[in-house]
Amino acid sequence: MAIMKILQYPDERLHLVASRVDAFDEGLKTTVADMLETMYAAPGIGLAATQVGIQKQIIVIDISENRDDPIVLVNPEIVSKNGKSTLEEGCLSVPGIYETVDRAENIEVRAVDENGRDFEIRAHGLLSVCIQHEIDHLKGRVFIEYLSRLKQTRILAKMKKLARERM
Ligand code: GNR
Ligand code: NI
Repeated sequence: MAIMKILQYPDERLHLVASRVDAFDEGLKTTVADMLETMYAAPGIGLAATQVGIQKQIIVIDISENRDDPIVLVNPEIVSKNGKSTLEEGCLSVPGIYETVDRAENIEVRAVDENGRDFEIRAHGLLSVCIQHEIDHLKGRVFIEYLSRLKQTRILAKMKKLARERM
């Protein structure tokens, strides 16, 4: 297992679109294990492969209190959604920024697990928002892109300053 480096906005790789996973092999299992370790260490409640520089449709999530209930979503698709939810979101790729985003309240998601087995989940509340946030990452979208131009400009300036300080 290994902790991977999480890309930080405005890294342009955060805008790449992930392709579907077609090989359910040991390589995929290793990637999933490493992503889970990276998410738990961060710590975060979700992580998309895009955030660790892998352009594959792989998501790991754990919203449980005890951090012992991982969900792995490969090739996820939202098959239905309804209602409205506004929740304050954060992102490991945009540290220190917390903003409210409009999302669907209820979603039904079809996906496969790391063994290639199909499943469907219905989600609401935090899990629903988290899944939508992660699927956005796979499409190259970061949550701050839903905010006003002004807020995005301010966040960009802050992130560039942080990046300079890291050097
Ligand atoms: O750790 C995370 N917390 C979070 C809180 C509210 C809505 C979404 C999230 S996901 C985030 C981890 C992350 O950046 N995943 O892409
Ligand atoms: Ni994120």
